[in-house]
Amino acid sequence: MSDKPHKMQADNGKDGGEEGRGTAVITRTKPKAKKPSLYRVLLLNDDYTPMEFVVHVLERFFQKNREQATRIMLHVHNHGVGECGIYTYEVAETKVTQVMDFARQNQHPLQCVMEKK
Ligand code: TYC
Repeated sequence: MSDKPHKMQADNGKDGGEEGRGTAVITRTKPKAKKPSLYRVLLLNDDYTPMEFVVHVLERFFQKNREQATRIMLHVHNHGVGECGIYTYEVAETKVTQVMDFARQNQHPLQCVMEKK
């Protein structure tokens, strides 16, 4: 993330100049580090979705290779829930929607959810 100081306009003028009104532009000295909140995207186990379909979902939407995808799928199968990735809010929301739409299109009950870290 950028830690470049950031100009704040205090004079209500255009482009920060003083323009002879005795006002000034102040500069932020401390870098403003706004870390975005992160969200885990999780897959939930069920008794019907084929293992191969879950592996495909992990490859397609979460950029996992076959070995990583198989490991995550088996973790979900054995433990009931497992992490597919960690993303900012909008990206996580998009992944959940993509997985849920894809599962529904293929008539599988696979559930995908997100939770704040
Ligand atoms: N439990 C499923 C089966 O035995 C496989 C599965 C794994 C389903 C992970 C969902 O998120 C899941 N076919």
